[in-house]
Amino acid sequence: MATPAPSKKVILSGIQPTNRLQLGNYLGAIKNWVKLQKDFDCHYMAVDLHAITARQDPQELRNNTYTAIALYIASGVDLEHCSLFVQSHVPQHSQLAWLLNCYGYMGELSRMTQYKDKSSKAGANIPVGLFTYPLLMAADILLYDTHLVPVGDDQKQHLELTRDVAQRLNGLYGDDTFVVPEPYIAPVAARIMDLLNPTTKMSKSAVNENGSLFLTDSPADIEKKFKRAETDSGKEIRFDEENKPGVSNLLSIQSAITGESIAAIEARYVNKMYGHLKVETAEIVKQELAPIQKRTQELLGDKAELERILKTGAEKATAKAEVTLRRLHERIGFILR
Ligand code: ATP
Ligand code: LTN
Repeated sequence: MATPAPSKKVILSGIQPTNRLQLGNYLGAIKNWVKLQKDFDCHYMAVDLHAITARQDPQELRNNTYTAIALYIASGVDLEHCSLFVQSHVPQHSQLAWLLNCYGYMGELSRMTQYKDKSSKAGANIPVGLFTYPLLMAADILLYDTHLVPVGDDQKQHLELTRDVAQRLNGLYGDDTFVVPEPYIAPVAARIMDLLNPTTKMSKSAVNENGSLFLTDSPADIEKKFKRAETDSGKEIRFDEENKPGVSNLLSIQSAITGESIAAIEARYVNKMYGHLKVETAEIVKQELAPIQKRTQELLGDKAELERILKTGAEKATAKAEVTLRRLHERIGFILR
């Protein structure tokens, strides 16, 4: 009889289907998901429950969710190696989130930078969900006994909180209650910056859409956005995040796509001008995105097939999530159904 392969470590990650996905989501998250998928047992989601912490138009939310899933597949997420699903299709995420709400502390949640940022923009009525958001994220991760979570740098603090909550429950109910996860933050492209305001991170929900490069932008828009990208005073093209954030951002984008080192890219731009850097970065991004955009459109043309893929993903995920949830119910002292 063949010896069973040693079980692979578990990876899980997700992106909110708010607005259209942007280059930071691709370089900081999805591209790494694809790199890791052969060596790990991977779970990738569109986190629609997280998305409604800000108001969403129903039709747009649905379209953005289909598009996010299509973009994952078009970027190379392989259904042979990964469970691909929509968060709301697996009710255990909401169920575990409630339980974790009873173990997370007000103090630790108030310290989350993302909460401080987003609540300051929410006006007078801040949804409670924005505050408890990190505990839903912890639920996502802990349900699958996840070892590694590939995310951009902005999510590090949420990962720390997940670890703290997991350790707290392990202290109460036994060390094997939850696997304590680690963040996986790739050294390159951990933080792609806004093209117009390169000291803030690129995001889907930026006030000025010209600062974000959306994955579905046309070639003409990509050229236009890079042409207008904020560069810094001076002429020299070198990586210096503090004094040359705009130039450094373009160098990081090139490096993340081509795999070339920053030093090698800098060497190619000795005695060249910012204009060269902008045009060539636009070209590299266009070439990377063209096949992904084409495949995304094909996938979106067959919703029935996408729904079939999501059904299979949700079934696989539910089976695993239910085991973890029951384990916790039993340890907390609930009567099992
Ligand atoms: P929103 O603007 O709706 O808050 P966002 O663009 O910041 O969204 P998220 O859905 O919060 O995107 O993040 C999805 C994933 O993409 C996370 O792993 C996050 O770390 C990564 N990510 C988001 N923006 C960037 C960025 N600018 N650079 C690198 N990674 C990023
Ligand atoms: N909060 C994350 C999205 C997210 C996530 C997750 C990432 C929700 N659940 C689980 C990794 C693992 C963000 O990127 N804003």
